[in-house]
Amino acid sequence: MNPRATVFLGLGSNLEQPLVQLSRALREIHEIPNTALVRVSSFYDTVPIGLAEQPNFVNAVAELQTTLNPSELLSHLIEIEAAHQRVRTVRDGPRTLDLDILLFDNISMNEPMLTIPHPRMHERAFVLWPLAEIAPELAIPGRGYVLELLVALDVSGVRKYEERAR
Ligand code: PH2
Ligand code: MG
Ligand code: MG
Repeated sequence: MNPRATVFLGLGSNLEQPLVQLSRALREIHEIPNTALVRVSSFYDTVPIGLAEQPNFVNAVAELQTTLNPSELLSHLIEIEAAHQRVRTVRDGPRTLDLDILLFDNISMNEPMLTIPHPRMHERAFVLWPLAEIAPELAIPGRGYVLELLVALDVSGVRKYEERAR
């Protein structure tokens, strides 16, 4: 068995009742073997980045502890995305569920299927704001501290939901 790693995941949805998609995804993440769901941020309503003509997203971040390795964890996440009828069409386009490994301990890796840290997380308020809520002191290897990166960004497109649907 691998040593236990701390992982941060990004969750996103902008199709088919995004709040319901995210709540269900969290229950499914909870069921991943050899993995514990430690903390979940609030849910955030966020203006789409990349492709503008699509519905707003709901985004959140979760902290896990796992003894899976990154590719094992990724396979479980892809399985959960598939169970949500995730269809891959255009890049940055609308989706029922997106589960991204943001950070995996202090691992840096760059493979066709998986780049860690997530290559764009440090410039995305829809990631950094929820991340700052559950781990403000966290550093992104090669990029800096979450809170310092966040204050440099325009957060006008990000709004926190006060009540989380469960
Ligand atoms: N995900 C993308 C592209 N653009 N915009 C928002 N607001 N939230 C997302 O999760 C998101 C995005 C690609 O994964
Ligand atoms: Mg993504
Ligand atoms: Mg993804």
